[in-house]
Amino acid sequence: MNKDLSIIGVPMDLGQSRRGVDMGPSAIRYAGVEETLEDLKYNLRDLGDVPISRPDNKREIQEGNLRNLKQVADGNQKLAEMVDKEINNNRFPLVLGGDHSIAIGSLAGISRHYENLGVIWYDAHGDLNSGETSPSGNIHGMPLAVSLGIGHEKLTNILGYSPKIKPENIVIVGARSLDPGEKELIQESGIKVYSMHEIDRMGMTSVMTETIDYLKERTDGVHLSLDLDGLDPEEAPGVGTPVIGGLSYRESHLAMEMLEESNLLTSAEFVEVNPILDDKNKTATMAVGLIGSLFGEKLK
Ligand code: B3U
Ligand code: MN
Ligand code: MN
Repeated sequence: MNKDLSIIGVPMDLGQSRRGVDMGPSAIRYAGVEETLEDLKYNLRDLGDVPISRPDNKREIQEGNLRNLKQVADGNQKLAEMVDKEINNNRFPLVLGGDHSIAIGSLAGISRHYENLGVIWYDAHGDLNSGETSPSGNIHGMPLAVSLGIGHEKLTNILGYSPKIKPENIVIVGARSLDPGEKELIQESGIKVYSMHEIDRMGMTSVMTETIDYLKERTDGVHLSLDLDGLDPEEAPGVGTPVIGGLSYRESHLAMEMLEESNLLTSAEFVEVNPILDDKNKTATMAVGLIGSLFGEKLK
């Protein structure tokens, strides 16, 4: 793994309707992310937080069933530029959210550096909606579709190119809540999905072995986008849209350790930590534990 790491916080809460997820980056910093990575001998730069504008009008649905479209697009544009710059400087971007709409900007900044970027989407949800299929108008349920070039042009065209990724380079892990339009898109596009069904049947070891082998063969860089709601809400309660029956602490650490061993990742983001909904910063602490495993913390 690249030892030069840049942390970028994105206090974005406008991609969904609950307050508090904008404090995610602070909560993760407070839980000791820098100390953990410094102990692992990374050359760390914390670039602070991307400025996010406030909505003019209370969290309104703007054109095309898209809540806070303008502010979400602006924030993602700034994030994309920062991520792009860090990769130009040969640094590994570690992005801390914020709601999952920020993956739009992360992927825009990352993907222009790769011919075939792979994405591991660790999440209870598919985040494959568009304004047409979304039940909520929340852009945090859309970033993967946007990155495939599906959705409003203000979102799909950030940094002036689209699509950012190819469906066959995506692996979703942990899915257990998919809307009808998302299921259709998965069927027709060839996105690989390990839902909780496959994880229970095969075990996390086989799921991650297959994921790593699959992406190693076809991609030239891999981004991990980890939504804390992929984990079970008993273990990670501080998320806006908890879904029961999720991935355990143990499965998730194993997945991170296997990714570290694979040396496949070129960027990562941890999103949807909401300290207001949390129990004594448990979810942010979970995120820092997972980051530790992902970057090489070992028991022996
Ligand atoms: N699929 C639903 C719910 C949702 C998506 N992502 C999260 N929740 N975190 C939607 O609103 O698009
Ligand atoms: Mn998500
Ligand atoms: Mn989710």
